[in-house]
Amino acid sequence: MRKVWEQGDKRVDRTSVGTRSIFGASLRFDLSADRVPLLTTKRVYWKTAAREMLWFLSGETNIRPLVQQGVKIWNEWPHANYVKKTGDAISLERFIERIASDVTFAERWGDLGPVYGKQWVDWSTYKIDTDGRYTKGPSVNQISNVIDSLKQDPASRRHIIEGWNVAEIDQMALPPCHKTYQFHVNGSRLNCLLYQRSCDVALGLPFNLFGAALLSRMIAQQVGLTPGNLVWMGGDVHLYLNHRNLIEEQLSREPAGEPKLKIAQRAEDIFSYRIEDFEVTDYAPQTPLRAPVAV
Ligand code: UFP
Repeated sequence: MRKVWEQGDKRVDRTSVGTRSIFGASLRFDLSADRVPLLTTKRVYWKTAAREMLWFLSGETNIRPLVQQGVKIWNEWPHANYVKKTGDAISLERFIERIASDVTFAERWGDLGPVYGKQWVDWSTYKIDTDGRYTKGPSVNQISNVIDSLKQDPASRRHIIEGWNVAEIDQMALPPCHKTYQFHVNGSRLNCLLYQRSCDVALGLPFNLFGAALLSRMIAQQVGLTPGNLVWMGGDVHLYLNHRNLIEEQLSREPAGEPKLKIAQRAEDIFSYRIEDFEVTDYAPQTPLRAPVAV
């Protein structure tokens, strides 16, 4: 955060909020002995990140199940889309109330398009017939495939979960930021590398790191490996100029403690974990810091 804030170039970005940004950065974390990358200089609502991760794994792309669990992180995008398409200047709160209470409305306006969940577990494929016509092929469950390949061919360099479906990017509310996960087996340890093309260091990164660690831990548990390293690589790594108060406060704080992530039991399969299965201990963060998300 300090590096981006002090050395980043000022850039005008898509949201027109303005950022300071560096291009290309990496972080490395040891996930052994239940260690988890969780900021202590502000409270990170890790359960929100965990609920989001379970939502991805469920293949869902509609915000309704998140709204019903009180998870608000995706609300701004469908709201902005609704206001833009209908001209109805309804408040965000009222919009979300309708998503929660009205199934038909949620189906029409709560979907984010083919974002992470769709690509991870239900990537569409097509076949071209002899007469040149396209027909739908079987969809690909990348999560199941990675679980299988880790078990059957641990030395493989092809354990990849990819969110960047070029053909469907224009239908997504937001093209994937944490777009590629690669797994790597070293002896009995499972390493994970996340490539994130675009990173909001103040609001996105704390969630993305916890999410990647959780995904890696669940997969390790499923395939009978112990957690190894988490390597994070960022493309455009930025801080929004309107996050100044949060950034300056956070940079004035000292990190303290070493939080642990425990998974109470091995779920039947990777798709059957529940939020109750996860517990974070030794976590005594400083107070939460808030800032507006750039949509
Ligand atoms: N962003 C993240 N992590 C996420 C996510 C979004 O940092 O998991 F979904 C931020 C990065 C960027 C914005 O600030 O959201 C996406 O904008 P763009 O598509 O223009 O890169």
